[in-house]
Amino acid sequence: MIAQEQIEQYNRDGFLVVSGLFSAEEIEFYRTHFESMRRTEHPELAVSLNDTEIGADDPLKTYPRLMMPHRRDGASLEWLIDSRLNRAMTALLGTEPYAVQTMFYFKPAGARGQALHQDQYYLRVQPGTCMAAWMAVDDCDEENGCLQAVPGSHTWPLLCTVAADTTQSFTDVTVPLPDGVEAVPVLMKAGDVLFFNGQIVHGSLPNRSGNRFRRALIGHYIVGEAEKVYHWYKPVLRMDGSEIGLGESEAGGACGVWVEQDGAPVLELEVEGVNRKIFQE
Ligand SMILES: O=C(O)CCC(=O)C(=O)O
Repeated sequence: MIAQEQIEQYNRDGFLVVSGLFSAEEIEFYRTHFESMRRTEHPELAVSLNDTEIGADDPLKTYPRLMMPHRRDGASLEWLIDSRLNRAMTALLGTEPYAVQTMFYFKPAGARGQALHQDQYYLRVQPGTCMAAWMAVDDCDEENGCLQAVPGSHTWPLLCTVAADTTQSFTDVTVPLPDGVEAVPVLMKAGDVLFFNGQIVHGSLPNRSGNRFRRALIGHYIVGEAEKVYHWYKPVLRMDGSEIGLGESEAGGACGVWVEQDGAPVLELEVEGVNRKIFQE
């Protein structure tokens, strides 16, 4: 299912779109399913954007993301450990991953995006890193705030965070990029799945369309040889749904800061106030 050249692309860029992994019927199911979950879990929001005062200043108040639905919903759990996702990730990683997280983003028209970040900043997988399967539930492009990713950034360590522009992002931290390095838009059709390495710098801009959602169902995984993960992500599941006991990692630790050296950006790793150069862009 995953060709050798796709594995090479993933290893080079740190991310890969697999087209048409889920059918139009399945995508329609997820649209209806998660809208119904939103209405059940947030009855005060069970109205459309046009019908309510809630969300007048921020559409994300009417359409908050659903966090960890697989812990309470069979369809979300089935998706998280779906054999197509497992086959693709096993081909890309060389080993079967463990599953730890689901999220559903509605991102209606006018909603803010999520500032550039690295997922490993949150998951703290040790040793190794995490991986995401990001399924487009709507066609996504620059107008409705598609995902953006920095090719090759999976080779970077965790970067130190700075304050994000919260007029553009619903999260308040981001990671800076050196001059000349940019995130590229990842254009996708509903049913496509983007797989990306947990060190990849990625995020999204606001949904500037007048009337289009940019929904996504997102799974986070950790590499199969991991021994620890941040406690929020437990229980850790094997891809057959059974639980595996892993240790708990701590937040914090070393992070990289961009500095200039001989006119080129270099990452300095900050370890308890001592800087040592480890990376050259
Ligand atoms: O969908 C988005 O806009 C951001 C999602 C994301 O950053 C993630 O899944 O880690």
